[in-house]
Amino acid sequence: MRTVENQNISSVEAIELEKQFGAHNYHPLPVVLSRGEGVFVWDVEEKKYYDFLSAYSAVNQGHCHPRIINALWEQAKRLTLTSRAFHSDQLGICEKYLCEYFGFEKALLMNTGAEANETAIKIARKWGYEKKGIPENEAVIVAVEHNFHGRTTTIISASTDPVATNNFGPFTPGFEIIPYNDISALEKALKNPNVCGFWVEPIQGEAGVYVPEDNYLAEAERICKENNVLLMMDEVQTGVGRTGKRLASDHENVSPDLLILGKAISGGVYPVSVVLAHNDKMQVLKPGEHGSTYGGNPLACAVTVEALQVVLDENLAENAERLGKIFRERMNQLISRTELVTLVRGKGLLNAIVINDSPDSKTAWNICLALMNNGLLAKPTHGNIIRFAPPLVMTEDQLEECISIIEKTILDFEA
Ligand code: IF1
Repeated sequence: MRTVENQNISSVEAIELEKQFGAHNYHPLPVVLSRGEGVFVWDVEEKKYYDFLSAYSAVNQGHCHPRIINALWEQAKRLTLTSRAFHSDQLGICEKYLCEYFGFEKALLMNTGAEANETAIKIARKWGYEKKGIPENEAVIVAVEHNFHGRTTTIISASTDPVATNNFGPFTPGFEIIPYNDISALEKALKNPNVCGFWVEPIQGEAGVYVPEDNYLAEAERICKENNVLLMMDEVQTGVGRTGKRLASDHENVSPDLLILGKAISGGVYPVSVVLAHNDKMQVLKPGEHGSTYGGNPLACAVTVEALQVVLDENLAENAERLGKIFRERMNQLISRTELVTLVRGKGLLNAIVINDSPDSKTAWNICLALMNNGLLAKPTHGNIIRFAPPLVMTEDQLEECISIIEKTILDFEA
């Protein structure tokens, strides 16, 4: 029995239903979306917006990309889920495609970015015991301050964010935290022979789009090799063209030992994540030691292959590189015209502006409300930082219009 008609629900009704029947584990902007196409989304009252968040970089190919939707539709009519108890005709094709696309020998498909990070932790530890000879249960993974790798209990065991950890203990042992973007701290930490992995984002998304100094990733790769430690690169948010290259690691020609991907590898259509590695790492996993019901299902595989092919066919990384430069240049011009914005930083189309107010002020939130009223959706991360990450299919004209909206909103807000 359907108690609530799902047609023509109003924004107010939708928000009320979520308030009454949904966990309150988010604080969304007061907008209720019902349709998406390319760089645009519409709310239930048919108001049109530019999406400047892209579901945190999962919708790089734009909303409801016809080729990806078609791949979903065609496969959904044939076979959606077999479990890994049996083979399917889609998995090997997808694994080969992923390995050739990113230059690795093996792929392990999961569903969420958190699961891919958990998978990488298990591979790194098992490799540490069986290949590096670390004593049992002594393996250490070095992570960095202000990391974000997902919400599971083991992942937050490495978090430095009290909001992510408060009252979720006890935590998984075996993580050591060092400052981000600090080579000497990394050199020191990796001297410990029990370290099996260095776990890092090439750009820290959630922390506020922190771009490390040039060569940080290349230096990290060198130090990992010198100390026989696996470089575990979390590109869930920075991968798939977002920073202007295929991967953020490509800006420094770094090839991590474990590459962790999610979000846009399936174009915002279906949850897919993957860990890529060479044989000598991935082969530590034996049958029955790891997996997931939906991991590598035929539907996920068909969607992933098409979503990644779209990135190449439409030159989305190159577009992100070009439009990102324009965006940061115009934001820097805006900074010279207002006290409200102090900094812009980012790479490709992963950018953020820093608002000139305390992190616990409502200013960034209120600016996002004003942007919403002016037809552009973005959301603050950590108080006074606003992340700007539109789909990579955006045209220069559309970007110009969005920049005008941002400029107008900021200058009116200050006035
Ligand atoms: C939320 C943040 C962004 C990620 C990196 C792993 C994951 C994420 C680098 C986990 C996920 C999402 C999660 C979503 C909001 C968003 C987010 F604010 F949470 F931190 F993007 F910055 N590695 N990030 O960014 O992937 O399990 O979610 O598929 O939790 O609110 P997931």
